[in-house]
Amino acid sequence: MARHLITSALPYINGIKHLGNMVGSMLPADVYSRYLRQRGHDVLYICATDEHGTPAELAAKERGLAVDEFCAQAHDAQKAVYDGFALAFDYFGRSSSAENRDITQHFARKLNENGFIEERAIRQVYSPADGRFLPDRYVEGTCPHCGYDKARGDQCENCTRVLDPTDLIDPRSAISGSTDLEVRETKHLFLLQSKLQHEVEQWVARHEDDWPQLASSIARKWLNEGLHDRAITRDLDWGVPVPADTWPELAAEGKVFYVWFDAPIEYIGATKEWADQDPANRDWKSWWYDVDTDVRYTEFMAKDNVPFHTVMFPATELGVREPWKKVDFVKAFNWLTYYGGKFSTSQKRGVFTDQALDILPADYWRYFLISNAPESDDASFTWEHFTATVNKDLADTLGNFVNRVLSFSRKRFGDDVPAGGEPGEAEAKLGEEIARLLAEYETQMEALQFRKAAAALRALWSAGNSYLEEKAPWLEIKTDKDGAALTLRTAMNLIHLYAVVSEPLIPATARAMRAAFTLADDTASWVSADEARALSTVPAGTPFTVPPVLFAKLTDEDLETYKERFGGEPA
Ligand code: B3M
Ligand code: ZN
Repeated sequence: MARHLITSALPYINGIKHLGNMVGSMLPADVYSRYLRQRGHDVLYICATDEHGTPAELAAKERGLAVDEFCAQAHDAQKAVYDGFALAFDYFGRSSSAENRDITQHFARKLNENGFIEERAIRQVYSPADGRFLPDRYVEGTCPHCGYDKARGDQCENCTRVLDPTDLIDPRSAISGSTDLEVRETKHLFLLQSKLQHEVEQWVARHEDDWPQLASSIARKWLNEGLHDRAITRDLDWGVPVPADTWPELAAEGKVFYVWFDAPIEYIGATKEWADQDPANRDWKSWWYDVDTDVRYTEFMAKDNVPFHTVMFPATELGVREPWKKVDFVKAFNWLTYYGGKFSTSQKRGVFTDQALDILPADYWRYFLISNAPESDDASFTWEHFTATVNKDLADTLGNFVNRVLSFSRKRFGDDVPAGGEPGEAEAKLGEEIARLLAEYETQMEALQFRKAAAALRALWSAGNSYLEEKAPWLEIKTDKDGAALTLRTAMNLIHLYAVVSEPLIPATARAMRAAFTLADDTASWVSADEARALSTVPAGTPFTVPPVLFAKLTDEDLETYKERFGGEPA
């Protein structure tokens, strides 16, 4: 049985992420990891903060912090939110780690040895007042196209045109504001991706049939446009330094690698961080090196990250000429929109992950987001849809079922699962239905079809409701006490089954449901088809408690409050 290596795109360090980021990478990766672990697979789920680059420097500057200090704080702040969402990473690392520095430098040396890196002189803006070269986005000025006076050297935010810093009218340094700028010649390292085009093409051709259409079509598009040689160094204070043993001159000038060069390598770097912090984890390399088919590697990301993962990072890995593990399956997501528009940090539209947890516990969000994952198309978040889903699926279909069954049984039969009655036709029919839906749920999870998996889970919950409505134990008890006991006992077995199989989506609720029963030996991590058919894991006589309401119903007032606070209008 192959081991599963799972990574989700590394959240950038400059701020807390919104719900769209969460559903497009970390959350589905967590759901999938949890599912596979429950099924007995050996899983390693790795993620990290992506900490280098200009936006990190700028965010630190805005807060008046040194960039390393800013990143340390921002990492902890993001980690706290992910803990709140119950994301069960095996390790959540930092791309600024010593491990990533070492591996990134190693990759660069190897690429150089193999003839895939070249030093080239380019002309770049230099600011004597700042004593440094300015990255494109550190040069500000007036856009030659639209006249916007805060255009950046890489792009005008107002008219979205891509710019070169030398296009700007009245350019100035974004750091000091100095207008005393010169263009000087400076050397940078270029990754000769054009030389790797053919190999990448062959590699993609061998894999794309297994990838979802969204991922393979994006990879194809980039390959068809041709791979260009890219500058992989920058003039920044913050980043993985160019190694002095190989490029003494560039190292002395303080050049660092471009953030997109070291970020994917951090998947490996973070695995080494994981190993370095616990002696039990020493075999980090066995997940990454010379493990062609022993490890199945699945990556999760939003569609804008696909080119980097299907083309650029594989090109780097191929050019290193060492057997580093490459991705097997790329799970890419479209956008989650907020009322059809963009989630926007600057305009404060949409819901950020920390705010979400202020309002309601993680399971509400986890379930909603996974049921509406933007898989085949963009999906829209609206408070109306969110509250309706919570009320119908979580509060009514699942929560109410659990509470109703357990409270009624306690009232009529006391604190133990009631004895009496023999399973009949209704139970046989129910068992078949549950086994069928469970198989459907497993199939969709294994296919990484999250919406469909959530639909199958919801159908499992609904099947319990239909059974209960049909048997109506609150009527049955008046004429057939044993029959009512059988119905309730069967329903309690459903609750236990829900506890086991709902865990990937709603782990805290799953724990509460499971804890309701005091079983002598409750170590089962999954339910077999036979167990699903028999529904007898929880025998008569098992003590149980009634958990507090699992999901609160959201009222019209709640809805109005949310909309007011977050702006709930079409874009
Ligand atoms: N940090 C995603 C982003 O900020 C980027 C992903 C890196 S994955 C190696 O959009
Ligand atoms: Zn413009």
